[in-house]
Amino acid sequence: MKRLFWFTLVAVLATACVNDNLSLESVVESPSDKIFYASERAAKGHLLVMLDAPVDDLSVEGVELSVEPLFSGKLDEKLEKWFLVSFDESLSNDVVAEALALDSRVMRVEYDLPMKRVESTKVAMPADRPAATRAATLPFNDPELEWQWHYYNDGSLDPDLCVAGADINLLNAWKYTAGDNRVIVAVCDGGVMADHKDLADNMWVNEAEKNGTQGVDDDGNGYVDDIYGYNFVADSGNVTPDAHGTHVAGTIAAVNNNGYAVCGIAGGTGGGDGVKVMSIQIFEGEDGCYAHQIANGIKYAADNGAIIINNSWCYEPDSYVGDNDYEQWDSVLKSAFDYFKTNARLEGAMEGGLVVFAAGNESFSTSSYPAAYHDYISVSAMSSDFTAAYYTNYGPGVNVCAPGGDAYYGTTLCVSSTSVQYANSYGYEYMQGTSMACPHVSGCAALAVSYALKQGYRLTADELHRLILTSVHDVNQYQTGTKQYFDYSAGTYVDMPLAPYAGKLGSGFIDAHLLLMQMDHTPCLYLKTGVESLLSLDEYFGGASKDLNYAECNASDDVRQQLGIETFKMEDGVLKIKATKPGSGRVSVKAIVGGDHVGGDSIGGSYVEREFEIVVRGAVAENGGWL
Ligand SMILES: [Ca+2]
Ligand SMILES: [Ca+2]
Repeated sequence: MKRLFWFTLVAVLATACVNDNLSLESVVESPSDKIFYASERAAKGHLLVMLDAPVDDLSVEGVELSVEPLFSGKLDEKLEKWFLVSFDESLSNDVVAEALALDSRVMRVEYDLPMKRVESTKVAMPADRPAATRAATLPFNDPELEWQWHYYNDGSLDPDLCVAGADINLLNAWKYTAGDNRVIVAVCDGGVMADHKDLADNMWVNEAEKNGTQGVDDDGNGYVDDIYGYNFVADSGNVTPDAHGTHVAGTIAAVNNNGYAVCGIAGGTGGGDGVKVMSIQIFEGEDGCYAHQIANGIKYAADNGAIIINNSWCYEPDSYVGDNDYEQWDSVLKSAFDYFKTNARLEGAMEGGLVVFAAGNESFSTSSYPAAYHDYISVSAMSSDFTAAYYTNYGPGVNVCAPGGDAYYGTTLCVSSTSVQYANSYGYEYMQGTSMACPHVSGCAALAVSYALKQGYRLTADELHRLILTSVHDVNQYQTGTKQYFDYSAGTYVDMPLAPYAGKLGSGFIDAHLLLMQMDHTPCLYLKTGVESLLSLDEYFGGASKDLNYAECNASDDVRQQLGIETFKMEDGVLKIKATKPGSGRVSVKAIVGGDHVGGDSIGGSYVEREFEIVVRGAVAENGGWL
C-alpha cells in the first residue's frame, strides 16, 4: 500500500436562499472530511475521536458505545479532546465512523493504526576475531570499546573499509562529560532488558513502584507496577526484553568502565553517573502497538521525567507527502508529540523535549514519517568509511547522519551494543540500521544535557535541536563512486552508486565533541596528526587581523604532552601548530587590539584573549572537510 487510504475530500456546496433578493453560497464540511486513516489494518472495535468538549450522550443508533478519555493525568487543551470510543468488534469501523462524523460535536475520527517497526538486521557475532590494535588510549576498561569504531574510528580496524574520523568523536567528548544520572532518555522500541549486567545501573527506576506493592499503582501515575517504564503492547508493568530495544538502549547508556561488554555514549564513568534509560515498550515479538498506545507512551515519557525520546518506528512508507499534510491530519500521535515537546523538562537544564527518529531502512529517497516532520530529528546512517549505508533512507526530511554500520563490510563494522542476555550469551551483539544510528544522536543529545547540568547552562529543546544539526562535519564529499552490497531480490552483489546520496544525508555526520564545544562557544581547530598547519584566526577576532597584534598563545604542559605538540606559535598573524598524537585540548591565543603594546608610556591597545579547542585526528584526508 503506497498511501494510507483516506476518504476523498468532498466539499458539498449548499445554496441557501436567505431572502428573495439575496442568495448565499456556503461551503459545508462533509462528515467524511473528519475521518482519517481509514484502513483495513486498523484496530477493530474502537476509534479515536476528538470532541470539541466532553459529552456524555455520544451515540450511534443501534450501537452500544463506550466513551472514555484517551489520555489520563495532566492534559493540555488538545489531549483533553481525545476519546477512545469502543464498540463491538464485529461492527464495521466504517459504519460507526461515518455515523459518529455526523455529530457536529465530533471534530475528528481517527482509525487506530498499527505502527511499523524500523527493522534492523542482527549480525552474528564472529566466532573468532583478531585482537583490536587501536593506538588510542581508551579511557574506560570495557573490553568491547576497542571494537566500537562508531565512537572512535582511527581507521585501524580494517585498512580498506574503515576511514579515520568516520565516528562521533566520542573520546574527545568524554573529556568533558560522560553523562549525568539526572538525564532520562525514553527508548520507544521493543522492551529494554532492565536487569542486563551492562544496563541495570543506568535504568530509570520508579522507586515508589520498585519498593511498593505488586498490583498497586504506588506512585499514582496511572500505571501499575511501572518500575522501568511500561509495556504499552500488553498494558502491563512487565517490560519484556527485546534485542532491538536493548541494543538501542546500550548505545545511549550501557554502563561504562565496569570492565564488562560495551560502552554507552552517555553511560557515565562507572560511578553511577550515566544517564537513565526509560523503556517505552511498543513492540513485543511480532506484536506492535497501535497509534493510541504509542501516544500514551509518549505522554508517559514526558510525565515521568524523560526529556529525550528515541524512536525506531514509522508509519507505512509514503504515508505523507509533506509537513502540511502531517499537520492537517493532526493525528493523536502528533498531539502526543506536541505535548512531549512542550511539557518535558529537566529542572535547571532543559525546557521542552527532544524527539529523535530513525529515518528508515528502505533505501527510499525520502525520510519516513513521523521522522521527517520538522519538529523531530530524522537520522540517516553511514558506514565506517563515511559512505551512505546501503539501507538508509535519504533525501527530503532527513536531518543528520550518524554511524549505523554495514553488514557487507563485515560483522565487526556493524554497531556493537548490548543485547538480550541469555545464560551463555555474550550480552552484546552487532546490528546495523538507522535504528542504530538514531541512538547515537539521542546519546549525543543526552551528553549535551549532561554538560548543561555540569556547566550551569540552560537549554531549550529547540536550541538543542539546532545545536545538534550544526555540530556536524561534511559527509557529502565521500559520496562518490560506488560501493557493493548484496541484493537479495536479484540474488547477486550489485554496485551502489553513491552520488545520489550527496547532499541528502542531512546536514552532516554528528560530532559529540563539537556539540559540547558549541555549547561553550569555543571554536574547534582541526589538525591532522603529525602535519604542521597554518591557521588564520582572523574570523575569531572580529576579522580585523591586520589591526591585531598577536601577543602570545598558551597551552598547558598537560595539553602539550597529551597531544604531542611540537610546534605552537603565532607567526605573521597565523597560528603555526603541529601535534603528533590524536586527541583534543584547550589552548588560548591573546591579541592586542588598537596598538602594538598594552599600557606603558605611549598610547597602546588592549588585550583580547580567546580559547580554542585543538582537535587532532589521524589520517584525515587533506582538506577533508575538517578545516
Ligand atoms: Ca505507577
Ligand atoms: Ca560496559
